[in-house]
Amino acid sequence: MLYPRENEVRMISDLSGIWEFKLGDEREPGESCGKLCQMEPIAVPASYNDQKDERAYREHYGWAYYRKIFAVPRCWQGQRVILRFDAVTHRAKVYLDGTFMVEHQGGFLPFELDITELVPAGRRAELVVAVDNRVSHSTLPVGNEGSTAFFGSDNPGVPSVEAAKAWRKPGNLPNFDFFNYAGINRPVRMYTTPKTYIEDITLVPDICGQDGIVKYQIQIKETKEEATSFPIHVDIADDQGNIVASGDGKSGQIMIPAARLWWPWPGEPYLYTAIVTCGEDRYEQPFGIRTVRVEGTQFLINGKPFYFKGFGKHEDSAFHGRGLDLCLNVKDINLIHWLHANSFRTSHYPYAEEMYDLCDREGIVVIDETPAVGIASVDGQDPYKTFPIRRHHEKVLQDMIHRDKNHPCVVMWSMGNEPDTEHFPESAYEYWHSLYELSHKLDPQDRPVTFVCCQNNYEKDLVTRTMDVVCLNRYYGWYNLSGDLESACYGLNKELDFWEKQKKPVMITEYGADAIAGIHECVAEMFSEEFQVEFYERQNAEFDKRSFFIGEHVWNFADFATIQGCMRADGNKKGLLTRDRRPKMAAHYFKKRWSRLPDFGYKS
Ligand code: E8X
Repeated sequence: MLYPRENEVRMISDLSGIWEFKLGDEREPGESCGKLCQMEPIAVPASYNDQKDERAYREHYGWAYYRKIFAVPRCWQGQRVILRFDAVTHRAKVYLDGTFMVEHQGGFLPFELDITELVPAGRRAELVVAVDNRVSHSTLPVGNEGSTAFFGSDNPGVPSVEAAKAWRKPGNLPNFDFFNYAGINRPVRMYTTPKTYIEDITLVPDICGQDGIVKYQIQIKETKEEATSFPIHVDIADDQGNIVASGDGKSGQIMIPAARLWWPWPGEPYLYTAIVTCGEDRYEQPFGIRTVRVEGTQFLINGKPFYFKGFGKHEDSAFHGRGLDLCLNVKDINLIHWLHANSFRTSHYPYAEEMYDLCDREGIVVIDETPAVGIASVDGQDPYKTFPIRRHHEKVLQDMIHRDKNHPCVVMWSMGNEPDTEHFPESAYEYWHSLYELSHKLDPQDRPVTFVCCQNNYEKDLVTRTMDVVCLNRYYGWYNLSGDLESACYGLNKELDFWEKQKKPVMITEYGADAIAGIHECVAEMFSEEFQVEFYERQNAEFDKRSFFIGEHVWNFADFATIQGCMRADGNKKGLLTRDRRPKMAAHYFKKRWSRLPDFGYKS
């Protein structure tokens, strides 16, 4: 599913803007949504939750309805016309003029509807998108279902699960620490292609001495009438638009003499463009010549040992919620440069395609993560046996890798965040190892594959040690040994001794402390900015002593919204930056640290 790119042949109509909106309930949308009345204005793309200060918007549970009247331009006659939804969170049902058309499960990857025959050129139609925000044991991210984590304590004043189910209004119980923003979070666009069109492009770059090689695979969709095989041509253009190499046919490989490689910032993230033509169709696919490999305990980009300096992030901001905000994306990329960082993880879901394009262009390295967060039972059952998520998880992996496979910035796939791998080690191994093998099979570039391990009994965990890179989330000194950084470093080193024996590259993908901006103390204590700095100073000093340790991703880039809770003072405050992107002391600390840490060869 190629990202919509306008050119001499392909046209785009972006349906972003003010749509009509109303909250529904848990009942499945009926066949006809024609009875939608008393609707209110809503901005698309954006989450709906913060667009109106009403509890019903923040705490909604079930379906919500978006409506827009649109027209297919008369001049698009004879073209194929596609309606593309970049992300609707978490589940969508699409109706045209009251008739159900398509549904999609999963809130962070695109889906499409061919409307060529459904809405002829020169005609208009009513588009209704029903959006379901519910999370459960069968969704990714996972929601608890009336769990004892919330009810059922032995305190007689707290209702049992059964009692709660009897009287409590059903609601989401996210098993994840980010606000359950929902809605049409990314753009909805119409775009055209000729009837015979380029359906997919796969590019696999390699380096051969001073030259670059790009293996390509082009998928064409031909109509019956045009079932002649149009010639396929591939031109490789440099960043000035000069054609530097070419190839013909559905697949092949192209040599790029004296190629300029894609390097992470502050190196040169050089981008070429593969210009594919077939019949009338044309598509321009940016790509970079770079290689990624794990060798021993090193993570090699273009054969050099890379050190990850960066963050776990979120797509999160005031008003937009999880909605695409191009201005914020540019701001964040500039802040990543300002911090002398070089990478981030798309915690905990695939981000908007526009962000990967920016990272390709700006040389920011990305660990691409699925929305598989919360796969841990709070009621003592084995989630791998009781949560019906495997098929959906496989589909999400397939769609994420298919969508992001050509981005040079993507260097590793994370299959998920903090699953329970301790309490049911055998079924955890069977589940994650099968997904690990699937991920390697799905990726034409065969990048390293991992998942992110939560703080656990690492000796009982049989899975994390089998990943290509061991990615640890550890909170010694925060969630355990709270405030005691001496003991925290003791515990951390004990665990690093364990990992040293595994002979795998290890990075920390989350560590951090909540710091409420403006709280300052001479003697640093938890929640102060000083403590956040000291937390990092002490633990980084331990990481620096370990040659197998290949990266530090702090949690989090910025403060972000969560569901309300006794441990969340207006959301999660572990950001180096406030939610409106103002630096805390820890940001200045890392800016200094990372300006001195080399991006390559730090541990070799
Ligand atoms: C936290 C983070 C959360 O925001 C992130 O989405 C996943 C969490 C730490 C879990 N990891 O709470 O700030 C640590 C559990 C230790 C027992």
